[in-house]
Amino acid sequence: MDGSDPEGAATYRRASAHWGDYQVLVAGDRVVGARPDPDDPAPAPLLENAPDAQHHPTRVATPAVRRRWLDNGPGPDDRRGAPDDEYLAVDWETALDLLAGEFDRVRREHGNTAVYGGSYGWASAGRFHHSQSQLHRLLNTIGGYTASRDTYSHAAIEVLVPHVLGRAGLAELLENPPAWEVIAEHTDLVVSFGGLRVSNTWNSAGGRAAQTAEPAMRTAARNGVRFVSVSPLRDDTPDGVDAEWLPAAPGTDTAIMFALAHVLLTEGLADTAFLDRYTVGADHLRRYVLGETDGTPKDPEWAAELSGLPAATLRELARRMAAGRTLLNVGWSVQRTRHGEQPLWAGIALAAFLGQIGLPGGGFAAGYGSTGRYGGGATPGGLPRLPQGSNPVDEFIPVARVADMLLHPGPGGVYEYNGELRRYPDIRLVAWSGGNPFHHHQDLERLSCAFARPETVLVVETHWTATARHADIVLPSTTALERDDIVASRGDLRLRAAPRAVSPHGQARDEYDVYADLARRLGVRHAFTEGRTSGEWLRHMYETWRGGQRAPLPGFGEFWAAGTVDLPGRVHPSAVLAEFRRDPDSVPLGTPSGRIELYSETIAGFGYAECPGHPVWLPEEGERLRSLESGTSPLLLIANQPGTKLHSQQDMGAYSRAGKIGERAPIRLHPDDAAARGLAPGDIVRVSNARGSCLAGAEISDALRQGVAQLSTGAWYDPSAPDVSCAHGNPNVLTEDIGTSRLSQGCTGQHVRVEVEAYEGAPPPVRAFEPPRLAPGSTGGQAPVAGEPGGTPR
Ligand SMILES: Nc1nc2c(c(=O)[nH]1)N[C@H]1C(S)=C(S)[C@@H](COP(=O)(O)OP(=O)(O)OC[C@H]3O[C@@H](n4cnc5c(=O)[nH]c(N)nc54)[C@H](O)[C@@H]3O)O[C@H]1N2
Ligand SMILES: Nc1nc2c(c(=O)[nH]1)N[C@H]1C(S)=C(S)[C@@H](COP(=O)(O)OP(=O)(O)OC[C@H]3O[C@@H](n4cnc5c(=O)[nH]c(N)nc54)[C@H](O)[C@@H]3O)O[C@H]1N2
Ligand SMILES: [Mo]
Repeated sequence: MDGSDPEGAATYRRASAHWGDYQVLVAGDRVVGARPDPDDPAPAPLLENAPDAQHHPTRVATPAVRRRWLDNGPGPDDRRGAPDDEYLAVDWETALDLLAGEFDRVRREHGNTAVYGGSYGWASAGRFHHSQSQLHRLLNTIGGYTASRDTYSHAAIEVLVPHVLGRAGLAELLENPPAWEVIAEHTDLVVSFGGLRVSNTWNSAGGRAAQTAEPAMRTAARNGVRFVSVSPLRDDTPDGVDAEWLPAAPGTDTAIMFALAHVLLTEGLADTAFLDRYTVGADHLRRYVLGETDGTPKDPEWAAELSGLPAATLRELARRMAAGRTLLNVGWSVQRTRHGEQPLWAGIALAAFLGQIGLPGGGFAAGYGSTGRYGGGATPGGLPRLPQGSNPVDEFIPVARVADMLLHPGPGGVYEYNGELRRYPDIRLVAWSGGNPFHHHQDLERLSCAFARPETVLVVETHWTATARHADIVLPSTTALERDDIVASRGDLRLRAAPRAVSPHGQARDEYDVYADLARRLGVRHAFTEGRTSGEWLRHMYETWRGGQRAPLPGFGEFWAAGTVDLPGRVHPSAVLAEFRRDPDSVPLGTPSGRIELYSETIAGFGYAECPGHPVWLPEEGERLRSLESGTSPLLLIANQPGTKLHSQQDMGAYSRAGKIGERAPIRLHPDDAAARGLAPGDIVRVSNARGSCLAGAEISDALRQGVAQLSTGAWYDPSAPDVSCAHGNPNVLTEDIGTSRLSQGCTGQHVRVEVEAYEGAPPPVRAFEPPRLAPGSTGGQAPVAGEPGGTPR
């Protein structure tokens, strides 16, 4: 598959990333170009970021230790993350001796619970060199760690859906939604809350052999499937599907869904036979929607007021949904907001009122337009994996509560989660690899305060991200282009061999080898490695997986030489809960009633006003009300996923840079909102609220609903300017660090209220991509001791 370029000096080599398979042009052991895989029907342009990112000055080239940590010893330090902080380059022996000493000290003095190893983040594609799996295996081998639960992506789905559809129902919802082929054949109407953003489908966790989602949507449209996109952005759907755009006010999906249900109920269109046979609690909800319980009928006129969509449009949409085969999709963005459980549960309820759950190409789904693999088929046989062992520590936090945990350890840190009253553990050592919380978490200045609290922060990174710059010990990891691996995501088409394309940058090493050396220092090398090299692990993982398949598959050597093997047993699921629909008595759901719970006694029993026993419309308290009180009329900022990269990865790459304005992240504004603020395209603007401020470059577009601004995530956090929290445009200096509700405690980063104004004067330079000050360090230094004179022990 490798081929030479016309000059003959350079060679194209295969590469695999979360954004798909592609090829890098390698000359003299350097990546000098990239091009799509010729077999990919719709390659992601994100691949153009790879050459710049691979050899960028922000690559971590040597192990490094913060000077203040080395001088003062482990301890809280509010200068962690200071832009002018200095690091010392040290050799691997020194770095690993220091780290082993610190793991031992913390374990001995505070127990393994004091180690936070949640380490959330996407890292790179690859079944073996997967950062989190490697780190978790190491931490499990040395006695365990405080873990994190659920995801930033869809915590509300993960916590709510087991109550409503059961655990197996959750797995079906995430893994077996109707395949695009089934939709093209059976579905009349796809109604998607949260759009169907093509740039999001470019990424699938673990990569994907080919980009199939956009072509599949176009095929479905050609087959007569109609698409309706409820979203504040018009361009959240692919060009080729001719979607109808319903520009609803953000955060009003629940109201819209109730209005649609109101029409079904009042016009005799609700499927009462379905509700009787397959659900519990429909009557509770019916009375609520009709206004019998609270005096407010949730009719289209009521929802029109809230959402800005005409009542007639809603009425007509409800009738159309009932008239044919309808698939209702709730995109993940819609639940990544305060009260994100409600539109999800209301969506399931609306699909239940329609009575099409379990029918081919109909019913409920959550994830089209959020990830490339959704609708791309399922492969029940699993994938090769690195066993992570088991964690002897049972302490955990809901993942997005990390700053709260660090800020409120011990007795003061009480919180609620999914019916439990819990306390935050007292963390002394944070170990992070393959994630960038200073991109992904909300309220970054608060997170910076939180990162001042632990005694030691370890970050393993390929690049000097803002997170690496909050670490005391930074270890350089190889990138996916620098190591051999096996690649595939769940539901993928093929398993691929991904051989190394170039040598490691500087002193970067594979995390596996680093952890093996660390494990040796901690006396558990064999338990960690089981005596295998990384090459032997690849073979072992493949052969173990192959042994569990019914179909005959080639041995590892043959697979590696061929470069690919089709994943066996691919299926094209027809609907979520198809089995349940066929026979609810012998295949009951794993809920207390065995039915779809439109009312949940369990959740009602938790007593959460913001997530009661059935879905409810909750006026957006907090942000909106606070801003009304303060007399300002801020814009609602959509902080969605960036179309030019995956999160913060390769933000210095050519494709990402080309999308910037004056080197800053672009913020899109509606022409009326821009005019009201005297803004022109290309202006550098200050985006601010009570929590913080960032600079961004103005883009003006009528593809947004008026009153809404869009600033995607992903610009590297740059706290170097004195007068703004981030000079580069990371929206997470603005977002509020608050959970979806006490039920799921999920990320709410999608929405925040902001004001936008022209930036007066010369804007400060963007310094996000300048690596930190790095001095040549001592080698063979003594491990510092906590509490020694000069230290800052707590
Ligand atoms: N405001 C707002 N915030 C959000 C969201 C939102 O909608 N709005 N969405 C949230 C969501 S859904 C998510 S999933 C998160 C994503 O947040 P993250 O997953 O944390 O973001 P990434 O930028 O992908 O971080 C991965 C890091 O791993 C590093 N890396 C890559 N390969 C390797 C490797 O081999 N080894 C090591 N050690 N490191 C490696 C990269 O350099 C990068 O810094 O963001 C969340 N944040
Ligand atoms: N290119 C690229 N692709 C990615 C990622 C990336 O960083 N870059 N990240 C990946 C990850 S980790 C995840 S979790 C998924 C996330 O997938 P999603 O959560 O689906 O993605 P977002 O882009 O955050 O949001 C999609 C759209 O929802 C709309 N929206 C926002 N708020 C509302 C609302 O209140 N109501 C309605 N009806 N619509 C609303 C916005 O217009 C937005 O463009 O994407 C994945 N794909
Ligand atoms: Mo995500």
